[in-house]
Amino acid sequence: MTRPEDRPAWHALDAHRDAMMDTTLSTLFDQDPGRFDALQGEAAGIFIDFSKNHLLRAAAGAQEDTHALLVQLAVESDVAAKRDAMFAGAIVNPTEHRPALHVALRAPRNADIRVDGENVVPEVHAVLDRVCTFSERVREGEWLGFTGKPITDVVNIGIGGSDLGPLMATEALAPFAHERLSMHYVSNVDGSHLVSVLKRVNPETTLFIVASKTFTTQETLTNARSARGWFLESKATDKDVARHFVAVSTNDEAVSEFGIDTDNMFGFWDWVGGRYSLWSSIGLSVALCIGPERYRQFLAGAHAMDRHFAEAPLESNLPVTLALLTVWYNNFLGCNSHLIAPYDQYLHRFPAYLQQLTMESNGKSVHVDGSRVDVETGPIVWGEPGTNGQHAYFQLLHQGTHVIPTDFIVPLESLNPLGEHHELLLANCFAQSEALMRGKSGDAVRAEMRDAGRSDAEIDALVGHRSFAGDRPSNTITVQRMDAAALGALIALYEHKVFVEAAIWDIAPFDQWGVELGKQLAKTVHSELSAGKTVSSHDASTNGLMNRAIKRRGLLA
Ligand code: G6Q
Repeated sequence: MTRPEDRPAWHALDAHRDAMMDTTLSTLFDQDPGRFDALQGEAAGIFIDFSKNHLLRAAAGAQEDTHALLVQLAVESDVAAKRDAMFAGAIVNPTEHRPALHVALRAPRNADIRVDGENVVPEVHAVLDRVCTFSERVREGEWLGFTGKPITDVVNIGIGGSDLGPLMATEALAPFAHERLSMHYVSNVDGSHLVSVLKRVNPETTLFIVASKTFTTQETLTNARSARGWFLESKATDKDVARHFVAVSTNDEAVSEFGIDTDNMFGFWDWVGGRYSLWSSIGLSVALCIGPERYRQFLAGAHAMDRHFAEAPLESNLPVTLALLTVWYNNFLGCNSHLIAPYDQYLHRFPAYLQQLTMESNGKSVHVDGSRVDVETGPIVWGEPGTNGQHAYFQLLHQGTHVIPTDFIVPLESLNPLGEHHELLLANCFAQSEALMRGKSGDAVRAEMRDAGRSDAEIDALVGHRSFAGDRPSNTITVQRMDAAALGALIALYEHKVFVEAAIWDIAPFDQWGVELGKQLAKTVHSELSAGKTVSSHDASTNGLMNRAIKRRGLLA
């Protein structure tokens, strides 16, 4: 195995970074009128302006072309072969001995994608058809609750990949939601989450979706049991559970053990990773919310991005470009944090979704062969919708000591046109990326203050505080409207970006042993907390905390 830092392109980028350190983004724009046209791309309805990044252009007179050097790194890292292996159903999740075939979930009916020699697409479409038929029945008011009333509320009980994706997508596509159906998501084992939802719904008209790939996740099963208990406290009886509880899982046995008829179960497969499962029947709540037709458009949008990723040359491949920029900042320019700033209120859960996608996939410290990684891997991803962020954490972006590459995401048209709201939203988005890039020099501050009649002493005292270094990079991603197809393409763009980063770092993006650890640890502590005895088997801090909780909760036997 060649370690990433031993690749010739890595060395070339190291040297290139040293040579370009003094070039600012403003200078690059001032010297190169063709920069915006050259450093942009469009595919599957997604347009990306990546010109406000620290990239030198050979075509604009630079000795070396940063993007070309980065593409060379992708070539040397076998990105294309690794991508093709993923699409072909190879074992790209080696520690769990599985393919990762979320692309098969959004492939058209006539596609042929094989796992162990068998085309999985017909089975994928059979489940998708069931999801669509069921959704239609609920939406049309044909699927009735135990007292004969149509369903009005859907509660998805799941966590992590079985929650964040559907929750994010139903929020993002809220303008297309069915009028009668209210969607609710319960994930936290904190009883307050479930209780607060149950206070708002009626057992006669509520459908629960228990969404769990493994159907063994403690939080989800605990919430599902309590929801069933609440349901049975009404006039409902055991036989009514079938009309009000459906399951989404790969584990038939555990589903029937829980008491859900497997006729009311929507399956998927172990080659679908949790954080990639939105496209499987885990998306049932999304289909219920926006309807089968739009749900299929959502899948088609993702498929369009899949085709672009699979077919476009590396140098004009959008997921590859975004990944290379992250590698550039993360590994060469010392920026280990990445901000996602959607200028779209409906995308308010998108940063949280991408946080899981990125940090669970690429939060790794060993290479695929198990040897220790010596370069930085996945960055810290975070975010909140703009413009709200501008009134809060953007201060650090403008004047803090950390440089944080940012993805601005904005639809050009609003789904809720209202006066000049959308122009103002766009103006804020574009103005922020410009200000981050341009900054404001001390001279400009001095001139401004002098014009305002401020004294020299005042100016000297304030000039440092009121100056902005600028030179802060960003991408701006636009779509025409954030409809189902655009959202599908946007999510797929980031999924593939994360995959390319992992290919370059030579890490395994499709496992999550750290998350598995959390699932195991809580089990032991839980059994000790409920045993009613003083605990002494842990470190002093953990013993102390547990004993305090046992005592203060009156659990000592
Ligand atoms: C995703 C993760 C994790 C998982 C949850 C829920 O990639 O593995 O977030 O989705 O732990 O797991 P279940 O769906 O099995 O309940």
